[in-house]
Amino acid sequence: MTALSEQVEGHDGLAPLFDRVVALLGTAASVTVLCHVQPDADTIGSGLGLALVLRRRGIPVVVSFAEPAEIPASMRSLPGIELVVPPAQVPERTDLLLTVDCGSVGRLGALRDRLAGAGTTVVLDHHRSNTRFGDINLVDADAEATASVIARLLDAWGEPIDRAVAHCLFAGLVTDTGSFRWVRPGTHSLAERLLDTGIDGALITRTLMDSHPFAWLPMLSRVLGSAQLVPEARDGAGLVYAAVRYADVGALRSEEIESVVDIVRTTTEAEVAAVFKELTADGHWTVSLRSRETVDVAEVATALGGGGHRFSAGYTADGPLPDVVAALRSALG
Ligand SMILES: [Mn+2]
Repeated sequence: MTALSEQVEGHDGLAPLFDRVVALLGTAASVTVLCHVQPDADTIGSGLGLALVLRRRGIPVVVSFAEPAEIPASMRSLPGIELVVPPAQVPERTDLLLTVDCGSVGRLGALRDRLAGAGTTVVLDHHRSNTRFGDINLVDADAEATASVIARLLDAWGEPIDRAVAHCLFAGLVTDTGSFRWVRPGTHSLAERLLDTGIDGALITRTLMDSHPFAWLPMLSRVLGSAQLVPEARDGAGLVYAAVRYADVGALRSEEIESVVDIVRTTTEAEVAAVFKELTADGHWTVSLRSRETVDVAEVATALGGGGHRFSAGYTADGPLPDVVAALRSALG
């Protein structure tokens, strides 16, 4: 990559793209906002934050995601949640389709078919592995969350961030930064700005990140008890992994399942952490990858059909667990 294209692609070279998206938002007759499957608080918070502003401006807008059928319980108190409609209620045709936090078209699930009926598709994201499947791709790989991209977009648009919008954007910011562990210059300034609207940051964080039913504890005990350390993986950098079996999932929510990797990844003997999640009974696995410093897990995940960020990525796989583990070890090199 040349210095010039780096400059254009980098964080500060995106201003013309923000202006183009603002022009589209200002003239759209109808908007569909699509979040990714198995939604997290960044995709829902970003989608709702943007949708609240569109509604405020009198622009018809719906928000949706393909699966699962229910909104994750921890996100149901987000302002504007009533704007989320089931996939069947997403119009076939729309003037402007916005995807939020979706690194590839596959992350839209069954709703990918709505791309064909959109006048213009805009991809709003921060995944470095983004495949740029929109007509306009506003991808800031330096942004800590898609919520940060939305905040900058609203600033470019001249639309104020009120308390409800701030609540939604804070939800994305606090979760994607791991409660402000993974930050950069500007992260805390944005957080301060959002908190200054009067939102209860502690309550939002506790609701999204620190609230689990008791059944979470025995599940953790079983899953962590199965963890394996592979010190020789990746030329001695080390891999630690654990598997959440379908039988372990029970009635637990995605919030409990997704929390496992945050414990596994703390293992000091391993540069890379993986959690294999068997969310259905048929040997279909969703895999979360994390790394500390040296391994780009977005590259590893992309090689296995997924994507993500340098230190946090994921993919899906099918087959018996030993085969799925062997495929990861092979991809790690
Ligand atoms: Mn995100």
